[in-house]
Amino acid sequence: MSELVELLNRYAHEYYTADNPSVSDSEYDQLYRELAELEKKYPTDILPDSPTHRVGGKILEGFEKYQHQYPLFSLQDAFSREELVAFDQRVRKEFPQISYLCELKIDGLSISLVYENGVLTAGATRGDGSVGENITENLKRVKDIPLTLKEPLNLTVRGECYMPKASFDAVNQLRQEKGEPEFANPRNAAAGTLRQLDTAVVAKRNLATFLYQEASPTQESSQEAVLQKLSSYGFSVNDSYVLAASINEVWDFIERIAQERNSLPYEIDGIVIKVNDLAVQEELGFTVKAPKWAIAYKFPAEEKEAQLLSVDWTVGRTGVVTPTANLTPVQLAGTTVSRATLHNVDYIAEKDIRQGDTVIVYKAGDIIPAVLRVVEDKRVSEEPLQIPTACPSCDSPLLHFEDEVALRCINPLCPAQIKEGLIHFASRDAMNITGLGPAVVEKLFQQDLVRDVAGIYRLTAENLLQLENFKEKSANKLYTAIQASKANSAERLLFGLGIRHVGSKASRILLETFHDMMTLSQASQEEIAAIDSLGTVIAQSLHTYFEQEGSQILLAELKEAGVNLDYLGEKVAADAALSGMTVVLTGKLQRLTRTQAKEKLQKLGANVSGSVSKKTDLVVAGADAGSKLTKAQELGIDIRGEDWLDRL
Ligand code: 0OW
Repeated sequence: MSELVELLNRYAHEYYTADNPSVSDSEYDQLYRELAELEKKYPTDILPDSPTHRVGGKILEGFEKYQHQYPLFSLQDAFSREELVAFDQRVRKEFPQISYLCELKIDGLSISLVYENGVLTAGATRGDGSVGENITENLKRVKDIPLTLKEPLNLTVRGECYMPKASFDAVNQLRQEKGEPEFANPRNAAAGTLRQLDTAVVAKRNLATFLYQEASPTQESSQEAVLQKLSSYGFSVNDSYVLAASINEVWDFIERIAQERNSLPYEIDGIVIKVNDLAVQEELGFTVKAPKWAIAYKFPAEEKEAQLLSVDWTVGRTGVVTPTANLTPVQLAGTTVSRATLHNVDYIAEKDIRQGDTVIVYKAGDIIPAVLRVVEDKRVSEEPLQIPTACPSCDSPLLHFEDEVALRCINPLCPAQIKEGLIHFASRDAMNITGLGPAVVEKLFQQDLVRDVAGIYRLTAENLLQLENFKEKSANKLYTAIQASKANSAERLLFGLGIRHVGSKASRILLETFHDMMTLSQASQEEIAAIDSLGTVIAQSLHTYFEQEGSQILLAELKEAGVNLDYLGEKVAADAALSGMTVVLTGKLQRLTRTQAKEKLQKLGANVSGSVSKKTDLVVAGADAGSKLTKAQELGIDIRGEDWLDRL
């Protein structure tokens, strides 16, 4: 086992860190399978740095707080050359002979790794610099983070965890197919991934790191030497750093990278400039939050000129009508941009945007580019933009309320709003009806099969078969998903109704308090406003919604269709079959997702835990169950299958 682990870790380092594999993937896989077989046979001999720790899926309960032994700092920012010159003068006043070590500023999230006797014992987020979140299990699944070092060192290192652009595109492609909201940028994607409670997701998302600091005391005398040492320890270190003797040399580096950055396989948002001499760093010290010996030059958001061709007006779920500009295509931050948001009618007026204008477009890090301003001297027409007076979807008059910047359609039967409302109702954080995405909603609406959310539950499998290129399998899958959603705890339904100002968190609090939708719909505005953390805005919006007759009818229809209107969260009948038992789920279930199985177990009174221990009362094992099943067998814990769970 130790021979295989040593070999596999060496090959993995070559592949993920040195980007220079010496064996083929199939050879690696064959050795990996051999190791996995041995570990199955001798589970108590699994080594701490075995690569099998990197792929297994654990469902974590949440993240514990982590107290950093050495605080993490942020950086002062500079947005111009003048600011860099000022920084340099401050430093040179005390230390005239220093050089700067310039590093790419990786656009990810800061992490801290702690090694004890050469073994990774903790990985944490930066948090507020002194307390972060313990995400060790997730960071073990970032392939270029060493699980053990070659020497038994005690070390705390810092770096950036990021998602390469290629992985970002792949992840968003997948989310789009599953009807899930896309990540706005790689940084959000990395942060969202490391916040995952299902560690198997992290293993699939291909995150990576660049380490740049030894936080524990170091023998090195310069930042350059620290980077070289981190690399020799087996960490991924970004090798695009340069030593600069003056701010002019720093600026040359900045200008060179500004040209090259779009072709880098990861996103950077600037350059970090550090005094190279560690003794001088020590002397210069820190302000409250940031070192005085470093500064981050931030690249300006890239801007480009484009011609305004036309404006599309789209109606959202709440009736807000949003303007989007169609532009002559331009290259912006590595992508071709031909649409940009104009935000709202007030913005158009404020910027005085007219037909055919040449405009400046910029992409401030997020997915949707925006129109920044007009290039006055290129104006071709004085014609103002046509602001619609009627809803593009239902033709009813649009209103522009005094206290709002938005143009709004207030027709509750507006097709665009109903469609957007159905999409929201089925979305993951609401009723979570897999397969009921925008395209299917459009078809159902076109064929007049669904007019409101209650209509979803009147659909038969035959109705679904009517939809074009909807085969038997996908029709049944969607039908099953719709039926399964009836069992949701009612806070999902409340959030799914899309009542203004009532988000998923407020929905849970409301149902925890009122226990079911009927009681909530009868509650007075005062009763609702009395719940702390809610407020009069939510109370008013809810009350207005429920006093409409249509809402009462809708609730009755949903109840009639068998949709659960009760809160099924923590509150569980004391005599529930599994009340008070600690249950662990492992392996792949055929008929339920992990989340559905977990909710069912919780409804049965179980406390679903992420790992097997002596405290575990029961393990529910699906197919290909891993080390948790083996451990349960050893500990003589009761083990049941998916059929048993279905029956229960
Ligand atoms: N994002 C980076 C980066 C870097 C630290 C050392 C002490 C204070 C800043 O690539 N290459 N080097 C440092 O040096 N920090 C970086 O990122 C920081 C972490 C927190 C805020 C910035 O993102």
